[in-house]
Amino acid sequence: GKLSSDEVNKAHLAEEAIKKYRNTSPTIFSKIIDKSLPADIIYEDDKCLVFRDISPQAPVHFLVIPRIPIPRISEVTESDGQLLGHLLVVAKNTAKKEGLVEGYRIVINDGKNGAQSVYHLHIHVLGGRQMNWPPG
Ligand code: IU
Repeated sequence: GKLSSDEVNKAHLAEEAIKKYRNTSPTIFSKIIDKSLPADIIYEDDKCLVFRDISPQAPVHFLVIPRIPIPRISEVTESDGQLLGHLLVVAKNTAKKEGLVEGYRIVINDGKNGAQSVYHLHIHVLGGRQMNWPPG
């Protein structure tokens, strides 16, 4: 059938984002995406992947990552908005599937002061215990 203008717009944004990040250096997460490194993947679709953190900081700790290698949240622009929204919806859906009915924490670390260690954008979801504030 014919694509709606919304579908055309979505496809255009996806194309822009892929072009924008095509020169980004691969990280260990690229190997998880291409399955050359095993990970405990709990959800995946055409835009993202969710897997358990190898060093969990809570009873439930998983990461939501885009398939395209966006290095960090401070580099995103408007054309990434649709994808970022999708990652958050997937984070919420996965938290529900993981049984986090009493709440959870969503974190994105950026750069040195944010204590980012892997430069492929990822959303941390932590739950299954009482989280504290302020974070360390
Ligand atoms: P950060 O936000 O960049 O600091 O978080 C990176 C996370 O990726 C951290 O919690 C690691 O335990 C996690 N991780 C992983 O799950 N698998 C890996 O192979 C590597 C890091 I390297």
